[in-house]
Amino acid sequence: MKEKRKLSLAIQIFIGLGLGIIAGLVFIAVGKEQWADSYIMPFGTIFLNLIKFIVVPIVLTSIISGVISLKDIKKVGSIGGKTIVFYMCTTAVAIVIGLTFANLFKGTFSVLQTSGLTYEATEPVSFMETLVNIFPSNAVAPMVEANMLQVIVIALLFGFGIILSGEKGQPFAKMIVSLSDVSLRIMEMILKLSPIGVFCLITPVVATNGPKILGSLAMVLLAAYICYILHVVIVYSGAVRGLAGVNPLTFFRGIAPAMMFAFSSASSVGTLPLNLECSEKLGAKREVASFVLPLGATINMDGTAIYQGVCAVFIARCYGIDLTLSQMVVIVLTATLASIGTAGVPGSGMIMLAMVLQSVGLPVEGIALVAGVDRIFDMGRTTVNITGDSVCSIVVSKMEERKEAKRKKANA
Ligand code: DAS
Repeated sequence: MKEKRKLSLAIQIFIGLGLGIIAGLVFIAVGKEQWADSYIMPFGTIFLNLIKFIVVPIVLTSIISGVISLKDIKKVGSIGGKTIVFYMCTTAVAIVIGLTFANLFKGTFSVLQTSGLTYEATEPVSFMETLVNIFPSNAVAPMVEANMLQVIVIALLFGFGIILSGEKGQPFAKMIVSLSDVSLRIMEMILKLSPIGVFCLITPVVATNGPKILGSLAMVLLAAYICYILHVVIVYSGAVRGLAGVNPLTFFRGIAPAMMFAFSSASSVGTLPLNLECSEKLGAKREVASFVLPLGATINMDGTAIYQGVCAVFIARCYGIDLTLSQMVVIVLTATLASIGTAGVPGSGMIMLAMVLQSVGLPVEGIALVAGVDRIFDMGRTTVNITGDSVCSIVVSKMEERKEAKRKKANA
């Protein structure tokens, strides 16, 4: 029943997208483009404001909760360590693939405009300044200013602080975990407004730019999907063959049902049961998969990282900006760490895109250009996300088997 509701939200979003494109074209036909900006864009801005509002609470509480959950890693020993290293490495590779390909592709991104998109160029910041600016000098200002990298650092420090405080930290930890759940519920309420939000965001963009927007967004979607496929074919095939000795064709045949469900539901969490079943059939040990997959559905988002890299480059281009190398390094850092705070539910990646844009000083309003087709992005990025989780469960299982065999041999 819940999956049915999620799919109906997907259909509503597509209807909002379709009606928005038609409305934008009608405004052009009757020569009233300005009406779209005057009477419809404000409701799109409200939707974006709600997204901007929830970013800091979501990132702060979910990263602290994510770190607290790692305290169990000691119990699962090397499985946890291998899992975290695997997830962070593949996510960093994913974001680099997204940024690299988007920069190759960006000549095809025709610059879109909406009247509300203004941007005061800031002085380019050196890499060392960027590094220093990651560390907060104040506990509250980063939250107020939505300085996302500093918010992430604060979340990591409090998370590890709670772990080190042991039993004493429990009441605070329990409060943070419940705050994280509350923030997630609020985010889901906001995302339920997506059909209306998508309509109110895409209509002014179409009215201002005309039918050419469809070509431009098609190019952005194409760039993202090529990166999704490259990452799955190169990184995941290489990992299952090289690290687990599994034939990639066997792997993809076995994981196909979970990939298809992820594509249709756009929910890693919703795909968990099927992913567990498929991964075990592919050789993942139950005690490994039952830890690695739920953790991955929460903190491993390779597809989302690709989407954020591609959209950050596209949105920067719409403002006439070429991202500097240090800005791209910040995006890699932010998107990799943001994946810890991204929930495995439909649309959560768009929430985190707001954070990535803020981390490099790009206005969050740029989301208006891609929000209309976010669901199409989401279907692909979720499929990549769950595939990466499955690969990790198989690779870590094989590594644990080898370690066990070595230990037995040494004791024999
Ligand atoms: N839909 C999310 C997931 O379930 C991913 C995202 O929105 O980026 O993994």
